[in-house]
Parts: sequence; C-alpha cells; structure tokens
Amino acid sequence: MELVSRMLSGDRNALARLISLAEEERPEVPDILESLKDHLGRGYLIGITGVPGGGKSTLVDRLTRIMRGKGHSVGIIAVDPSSPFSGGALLGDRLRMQQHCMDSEVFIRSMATRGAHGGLPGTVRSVAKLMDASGKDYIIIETAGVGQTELDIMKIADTILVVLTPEGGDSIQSLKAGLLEIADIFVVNKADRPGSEQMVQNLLSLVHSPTRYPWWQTPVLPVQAANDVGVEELWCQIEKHRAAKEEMGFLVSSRTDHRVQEFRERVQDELFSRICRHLDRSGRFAKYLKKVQAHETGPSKAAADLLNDNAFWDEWYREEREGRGG
Ligand SMILES: Nc1nc2c(ncn2[C@@H]2O[C@H](COP(=O)(O)OP(=O)(O)O)[C@@H](O)[C@H]2O)c(=O)[nH]1
Ligand SMILES: [Mg+2]
Repeated sequence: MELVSRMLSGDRNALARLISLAEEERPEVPDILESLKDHLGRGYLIGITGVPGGGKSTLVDRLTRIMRGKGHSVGIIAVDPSSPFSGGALLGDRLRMQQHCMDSEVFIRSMATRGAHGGLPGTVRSVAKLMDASGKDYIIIETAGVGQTELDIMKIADTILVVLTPEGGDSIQSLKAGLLEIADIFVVNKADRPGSEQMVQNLLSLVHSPTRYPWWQTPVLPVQAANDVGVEELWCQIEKHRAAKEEMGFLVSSRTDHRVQEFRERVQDELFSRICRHLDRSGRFAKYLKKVQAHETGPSKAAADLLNDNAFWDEWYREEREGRGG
C-alpha cells in the first residue's frame, strides 16, 4: 500500500491518514497492521492516567521536552471522554502543545473515548502501533481517569504512571482499587499545594507492602509539572523501570500478554456485535420474544430456551456462512 510505504519513509501526512483509517475501524486496517509487523515493537509505550485536572497533559508536555532533549522522537495519544464539554480541554492541550506541534519528531493525536463499556477504545492500540511503526521512540498515551480507561491502559503500556494530587477529592481512601495495582510509578503532582508531603508518605506506606514484582519497588514522586519541578527525576525513574523490566525478561512476556489479550478481546467484541446483528434478523429470537411480550414465558426462561434451541444456532451458522459468501 502506497500510504504505508510513505509513512515508513517518514511522511507525517501518511501517518495521519493511516491513523484516521484506524480510528474509523476500516476493514483494511488489520492487513495494514499485518504488513507493518516487522516494524513493530521498537517504540516504548508509556501510559499516563489519573484524576481529571491532575496535570497529566502538563506532565506529558514536560516529559516530551525532556525526551526531545535526549534526541528521542515522541508520539502522543490523548484520549479524552467524548463529552461535548471536553472540547475546551482538548483545545487547552493543543495550545500547551503548540511548541511541540512545530517539531517534526513529535506527533500528537487526540482521540475520543468511545469504548462501549467506558473503557479505552480498541482503536487506541492500532493508533499506538502505527506511531510505533512510524519510528517514534516513545509513545505516550494519556487517558482521562474516568470509568474503565485507567485499567485498560494496563493492557497496552509498558510503563504506567498514575498521577494524583493532594487536592480534596482524591485522597488515598478514594483511590480506586485498581489504580494502586497498575501503577509502576506514582506521581503526586501539584506538590506546591498543601498536603502533598502527607500524600507521598501515605502512598509510600501503601506501595511498600507487598510489592507487585520482586524486581520493582513502585516509587512515589512529588512533582510540580507546571513549574517543571521533579520531572527529570520522573524521567530517570521511567528509564529505570524500563531497564529493570527489560532485564528481567518481563518486557517480552508482558507484551506477549498484551497480544494475547488483544486477540481475545477482538474476537469477543466481533462475536458480540455479530450476534447482536443476528438477533435482529433471527426468526427464532422473534419467536421467543413474542412469548415474552405475551407474558407467556418469563425473560430468563425464554433466554435459556432460545440458547438451548439448536435451530437458533443453525440459523446463525447459515447466516454467517452466507455473509462471507461461503
Ligand atoms: N498548582 C499546580 N498546578 C498545576 C501543576 N501541574 C499542572 N497544573 C495545572 O492543573 C490544571 C490541569 O492540568 P492538565 O495538565 O490539563 O490536567 P489533566 O486533566 O490531568 O490533563 C492546569 O491549569 C495546569 O496548569 C502543578 O504542579 N501545580
Ligand atoms: Mg489532559
């Protein structure tokens, strides 16, 4: 494909076009990604999650500056909730990122959350792969810490930063259970605000017992992203985590887990949407539906009957085969 070879030779417009195809979930995307298989896995994926307004985007901007200073190229994926109110936030992010927008070694893409279960859209994986294949050394994925997205990042990223602030509302008690487990590094941002020292201490007592991996002790770093304080130390810890993970052979195994998980999810999602489509057309489904409507059979009994009805599955099988011209 011409777009692919243009992207591989460094054409930013080609990368942007391919990303759009991935976002639109066009049917040719699996083949495009397959053709890029040999170019995947070189980029390192950093996930940043945490409370909205906690300073994630500011941090991404500062980290990007450090990475660029070291000569690394950077891809940034900002996942924002698709609420109409997020327009302002996106614009804010863009303005802050303007300096990097001029930089040909930085590629920024904002995406809306669209995941059916409030999680990260499946397309984030494809977009990250395209950035990786295009040669970005680091790919940063910023996810708004709402719903399921912050846990989904675990299935994609190599190093995960969880950003908290000492401000009211996100005290340790309200730390969502999952966040503690997924953090490779805790950032207590807005350390210029009161209560940050206490928060660091509280988090430290949580992460010290018991450690998730024998080879990694989750650090808790006070940072002032807006004032560029503590960001160098954060970068050092990211590099340290990466080195430890690689050395332990854990990078390879966690990426294998990610691939397996993605495969499973893609099959599940596709099966789910196909069966939903089938229900709308199925004569068997309609038959049991009528019984439920007429109060003749209860919903749970009708569901059990439908799923035990071989004719229902035969019908689906036929439809699937015909759908593929088989
Ligand atoms: N006081 C203080 N404010 C900060 C700091 N870092 C970021 N902010 C501010 O927090 C607000 C939200 O930042 P943003 O990066 O958009 O947060 P996000 O929603 O997590 O991406 C902005 O007004 C930032 O300027 C910090 O270290 N201290
Ligand atoms: Mg943000």
